[in-house]
Amino acid sequence: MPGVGTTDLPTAELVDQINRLREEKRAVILAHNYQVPEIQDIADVTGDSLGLSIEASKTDADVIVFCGVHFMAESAKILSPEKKVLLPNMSAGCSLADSITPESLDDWKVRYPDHEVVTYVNSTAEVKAESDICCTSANAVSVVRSLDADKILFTPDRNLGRWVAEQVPEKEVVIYDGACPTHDVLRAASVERTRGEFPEAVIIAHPECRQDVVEIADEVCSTTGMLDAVEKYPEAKTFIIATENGMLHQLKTRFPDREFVAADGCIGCRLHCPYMKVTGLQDLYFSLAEERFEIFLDGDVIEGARRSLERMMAVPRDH
Ligand code: CIZ
Repeated sequence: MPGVGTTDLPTAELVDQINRLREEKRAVILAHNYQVPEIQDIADVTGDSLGLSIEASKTDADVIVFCGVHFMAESAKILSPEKKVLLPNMSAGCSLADSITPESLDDWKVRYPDHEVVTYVNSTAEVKAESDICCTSANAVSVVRSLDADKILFTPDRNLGRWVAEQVPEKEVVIYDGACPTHDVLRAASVERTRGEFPEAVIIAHPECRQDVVEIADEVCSTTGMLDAVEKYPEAKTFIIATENGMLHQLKTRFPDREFVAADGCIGCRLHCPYMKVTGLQDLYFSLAEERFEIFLDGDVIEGARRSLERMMAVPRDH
């Protein structure tokens, strides 16, 4: 199902209407770092999925409009069950979140009954509810280290799981076989070709990237971590960014005097998540105007998923 509708309003007027509705409805607009630039620019807050949900739970807004993908809006609902949470475009899914279901997780739990389940936030609320604890790309290593258990079942991202397992060799980490297609498609050969054009560049990669990419990166971190990582290189002019290309807008906005280049050397090519890019200003306008599409979750699911998220939130970030 796509967004809500279309209008012929020119962009400037659409922006005025969105601003009017945001005030009238006492809404807060959140945009993930991978959203299109015009959505990032109109948002009240930009950031990663968990940071945004935490921010939203602190506001006194009545309505949360989450410009991101479905599991992110669910996280906002889990942390703010009393608020109306809207996802402007219902086709904003996530292949990684869809790679694991409560049933497939149950199968793995039967195979590994002694393992504690650590689930990346890129998962559905039902899967979170069946996990022992969640993690994000910003705290995955600390979360695994924080557990008393020596045997871990890490789901659903195999690249993040492998990266964590390398840093916590004292634990046995069994890794589920899911991946984000946008990150998983990138190879070190592409990054090396880009580096050929910018030999002095600092390479920053997301841990959802494959091992060959992570191994040649100077920094490996979450999208929020990338903003901090740039600060560590005051002399560097150019950065090669190995994550979804929406992050380039966020980095360029924060650091206008630096240059940021997509790791595949091609903005809008491979490092492009089609689901992150389905939400436009029209969707946002109709979402506010008609209060659609509202996220509903069962009370049991909210309770279970919240337990996994809150347990995680008690652990400090890695970076
Ligand atoms: O959880 C998020 O926000 C994602 C998908 C990536 C990140 O590192 O921020």
